[in-house]
Amino acid sequence: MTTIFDKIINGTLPAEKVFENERILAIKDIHPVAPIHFLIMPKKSIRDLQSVKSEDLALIGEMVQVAQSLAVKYDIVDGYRLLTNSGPEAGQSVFHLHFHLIGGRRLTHELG
Ligand code: DGP
Repeated sequence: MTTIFDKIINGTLPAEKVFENERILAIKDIHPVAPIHFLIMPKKSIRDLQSVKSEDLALIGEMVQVAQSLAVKYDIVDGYRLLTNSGPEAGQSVFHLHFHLIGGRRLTHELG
């Protein structure tokens, strides 16, 4: 299935990019919930966290490293949240794996 994020990755839809290499893209979320709200995604089509296979684990690790370096670059190392919604019951709305990197304000404990 082609998602909005596939179109952003292949350049047919615009997005504000904050990081890109051959494997990973990070963009600003269109509906930010905090001053910093980025979406870090693999360019490979993976539906959700539940679909990650063992051969994808290096990619997942690299996505975490991208989150760490963006946290440094955007000065949020004192506190940020890195999360993914896996599946519709968790609120996933775009079915291309992505991590939300959220910070830049004091975050409450409400996750649900
Ligand atoms: P989730 O609900 O976890 O699947 O998160 C999807 C996020 O994607 C949501 O926070 C809004 C964001 N989003 C949806 N469409 C677009 C878009 O076209 N551009 C950008 N930058 N973000 C989008």
